[in-house]
Amino acid sequence: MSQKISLTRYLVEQQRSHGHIPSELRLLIEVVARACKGISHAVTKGALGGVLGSAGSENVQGEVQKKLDIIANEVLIEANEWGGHLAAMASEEMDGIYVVPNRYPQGEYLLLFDPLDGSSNIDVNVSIGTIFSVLQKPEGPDSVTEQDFLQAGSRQVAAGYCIYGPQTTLVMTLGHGVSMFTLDREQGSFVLTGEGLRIPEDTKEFAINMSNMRHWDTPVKRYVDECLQGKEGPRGKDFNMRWIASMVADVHRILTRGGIFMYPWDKREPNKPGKLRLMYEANPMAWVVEQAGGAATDGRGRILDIEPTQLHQRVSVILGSKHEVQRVTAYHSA
Ligand code: P6P
Repeated sequence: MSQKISLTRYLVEQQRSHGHIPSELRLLIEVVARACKGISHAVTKGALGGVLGSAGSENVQGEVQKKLDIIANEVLIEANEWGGHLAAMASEEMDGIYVVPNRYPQGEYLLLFDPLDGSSNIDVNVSIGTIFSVLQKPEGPDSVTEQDFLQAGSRQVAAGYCIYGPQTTLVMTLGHGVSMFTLDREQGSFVLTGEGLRIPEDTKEFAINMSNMRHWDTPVKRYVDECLQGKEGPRGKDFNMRWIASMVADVHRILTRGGIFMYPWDKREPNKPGKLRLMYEANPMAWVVEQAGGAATDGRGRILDIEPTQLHQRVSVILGSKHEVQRVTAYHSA
């Protein structure tokens, strides 16, 4: 039987052979992975753990917080605040940044996360996940501020997600391809189950919330309509459609077998560029997708090139199989 390679061993070997990973970053990845194990444990308990349902509060996005949203956020904060590898954290569930308390040493990294993406699926037992992004804290003597987080996605040093589904699977990139680790619950550790993941450049599968069709802009309507025309239409092939309403699950499917995911701007709230958040949803997913040979734009330009102006700013997201993303993006400038 081929030897199981744990996340720890993988990171040590990456650091030893490629120098990819400063030891502080290696520690950060391992702490995030350990936190995801804890979140997976809480998610798996479901009703037995009294963790389902609403927490009776709203987050900065104005969304109702589920109990597990708050639990997952607390797990990530508590796991990461004492290690000395972080200066501060930012989360979908917190209005402002969380600066590492003075009682702990401050590190050189900034951690951003959506602690539990896909919350609407928690109570119906459908896959959800944690999305994380790591930035370098800018040089300088000053204490860390929100402004330090406002860096383009191209400046990420690590990014990925953990999907809590039939398996608990951690997917990440450090800028040298995409690796996948499956949680071995008997050993209690993540085991390498995929390296150098690649997204096929073409696909026959699109993911979008079709109930919003009447609100879409013309380029998106054109693209989806052409897909729906099937082999008799301009695409000359039939398409399949998926929408899990958990970005993590839709992206994981695309990483596994190709596809295109779209959450575009629409007329419902014209002043908002989109629903998804740039810093801790779109940027980490865009980097993972690009590192796997896919593409990720906001319909106009590369998501990773967007210079952020607000911590919780939203963005239109079109990502996945390169040729499909290029087609939708071209329609936006037609
Ligand atoms: P809708 C989950 O709340 C999320 O942020 C993404 O994970 C998901 O792709 C999207 O929103 C689903 O949105 O409008 O289809 O419920």
